[in-house]
Amino acid sequence: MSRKATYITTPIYYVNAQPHLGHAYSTVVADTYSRFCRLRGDDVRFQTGTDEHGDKIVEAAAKEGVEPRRYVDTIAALFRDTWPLLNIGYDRFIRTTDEDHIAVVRQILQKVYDGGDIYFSQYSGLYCTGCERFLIERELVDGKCPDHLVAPKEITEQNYFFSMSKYQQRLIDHIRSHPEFVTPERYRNEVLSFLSDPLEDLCISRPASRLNWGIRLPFDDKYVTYVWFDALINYLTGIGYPDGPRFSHYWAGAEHLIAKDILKPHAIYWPTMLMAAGIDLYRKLHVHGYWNVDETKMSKSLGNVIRPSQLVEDYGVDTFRYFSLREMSFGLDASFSHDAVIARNNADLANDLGNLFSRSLSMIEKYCDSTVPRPDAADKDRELQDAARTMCDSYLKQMGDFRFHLGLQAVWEFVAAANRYIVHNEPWALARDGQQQPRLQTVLYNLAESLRLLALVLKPVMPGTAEKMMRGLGISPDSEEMQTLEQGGRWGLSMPGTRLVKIRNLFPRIDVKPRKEAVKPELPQDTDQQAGQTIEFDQFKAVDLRVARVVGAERVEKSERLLKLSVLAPEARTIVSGIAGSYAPEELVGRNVIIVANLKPAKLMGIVSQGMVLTAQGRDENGKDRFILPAVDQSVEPGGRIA
Ligand code: ME8
Repeated sequence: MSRKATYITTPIYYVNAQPHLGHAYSTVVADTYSRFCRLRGDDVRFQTGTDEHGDKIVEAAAKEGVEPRRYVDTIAALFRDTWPLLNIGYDRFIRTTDEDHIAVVRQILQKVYDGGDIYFSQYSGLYCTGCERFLIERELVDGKCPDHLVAPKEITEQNYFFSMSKYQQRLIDHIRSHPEFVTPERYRNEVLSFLSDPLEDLCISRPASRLNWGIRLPFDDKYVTYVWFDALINYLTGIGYPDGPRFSHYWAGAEHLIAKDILKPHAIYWPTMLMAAGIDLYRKLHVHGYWNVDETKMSKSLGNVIRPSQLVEDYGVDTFRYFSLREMSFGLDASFSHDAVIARNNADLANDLGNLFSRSLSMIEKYCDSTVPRPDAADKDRELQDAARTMCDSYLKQMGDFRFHLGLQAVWEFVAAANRYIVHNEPWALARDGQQQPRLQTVLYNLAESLRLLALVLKPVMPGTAEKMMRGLGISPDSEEMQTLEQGGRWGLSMPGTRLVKIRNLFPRIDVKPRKEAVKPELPQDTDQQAGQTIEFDQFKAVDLRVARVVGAERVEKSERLLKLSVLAPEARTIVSGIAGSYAPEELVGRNVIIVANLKPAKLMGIVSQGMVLTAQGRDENGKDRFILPAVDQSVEPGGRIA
């Protein structure tokens, strides 16, 4: 059976600015989708690139005092060098200054011209000599060009026009009969509403006497092509239009990805251009919203432009990829903040996924000599297997429909199910009980298998992390069962006997500065209370008791008594606790404990402890003293006050 061909494209970015968060988002989405489609079994091609002609670029080059050619080479290289930092694996990086592109643009112009859909006519507009372009009324401030502070001249210029209006009804019919042509639906409605008014024809040339940085019209070399008529055609050039084998293979599967700012050129100019050139329309247009920064528009003048290279340096590539896909509901605007990235990293990645991985692997290491154990064939644990199937089904649907945040939500529901599975089954208790060896093996096998499935579905989103997980599980990333969901999406493919490989933390926690707390009154010196003595209510109120979630636990070197705990309360803290004789580190991770949060920090074995864990004194089964942690329901969020 032949595989479905999918061709995903990003906008080609103007080289008048350096890559920023918005460009990075579109390109990460396209990369993730292309990897997802491969996982689904499609034959995929992925293209990105740069848009290098037109007024804007000439202006930007002039500002830098260099020739356009040198300028575009420099900035295009900046884009090209940024994408590997984000683990973007495109098949072609296209530039509108590429020779093959120039040839295809000229070919299409000629075809449309020969078909009678390009005509010569007069154009009147407000021309600013300083800007060397026509301005529209909206751009003027008090009737003047805001940059040059002069009133633009009314100019009548002869130009070439594309008969776009001729295709209006055909386009409306196509959108109506193909509900998925423009998605999400809000943008489809926006396009239909725009098309409810008569469409004007499109001016597609600029006199070369005024702008010569462009592609000459094949039928009149005194003119260059308008930048949009040039840029949109990149989608055809990149797959070898008109007669390359890739064109016939991939074009029917073309899916364009853009943000809402360029909806009109993609949903109106482009399909009508294709109609006029006698080429089938693309399959889908996916439109996303805008990233704002701390609730304000990202802009150079506000100094809040977020650079992808900085994000990777600060947080790591996979944290950024995960964050951007999880945080933005595709189609709506989203707000970027450093706190939000850190919160996602610490909660979803370091805590939920990272701990599941390290806890499971360290238990297999400890109890099964670092090899995947053989499960008991009769012992099925249906609930976990059902949760895995539900995750795969939902993931496939949501990711395929560009609802990445919901796809990831489904994955994290399974992560939570696997973490609960550890808490319910208490492998450490099974290990203590000699009778329970078969059950222990089944539980640990199921955890390894859950992690294998997670690595598989996370491949498109966090390719580096998924590979690390596979290596940790002793699976080669090239192995057959890790290539597609069809091959690897079934339960039970982990091989007993596979040796694990030691992997460091998947996601280090990122420290947040503790939020400023209201100053709490100190307990008076003379109230070091003995049991039975009374205290004032105010004294009790001064003790800040909180629920903390343990997210990391390890033995303190050279101490039999102490454990170093990393907790969220909700901010990250380190607490040293004398419970090593009563609890193994892996029993604690993921568990809620009660802490005294405003105890003066104290140094224990060289580690600063920021609080104290409360325990009850009890006895173990042999009658020996044991500290027991009071149970706090897992539904209480870290930081919940005890009152
Ligand atoms: O329009 N949030 O190029 P461009 C999200 N060359 N995405 C954003 C964004 C933001 N704040 N800012 C930019 C052009 N983007 C043309 C395209 S295609 C044939 C020609 C992303 O450099 C988003 O994908 O202005 C948007 O559509 C694109 O960058 C615009 O890039």
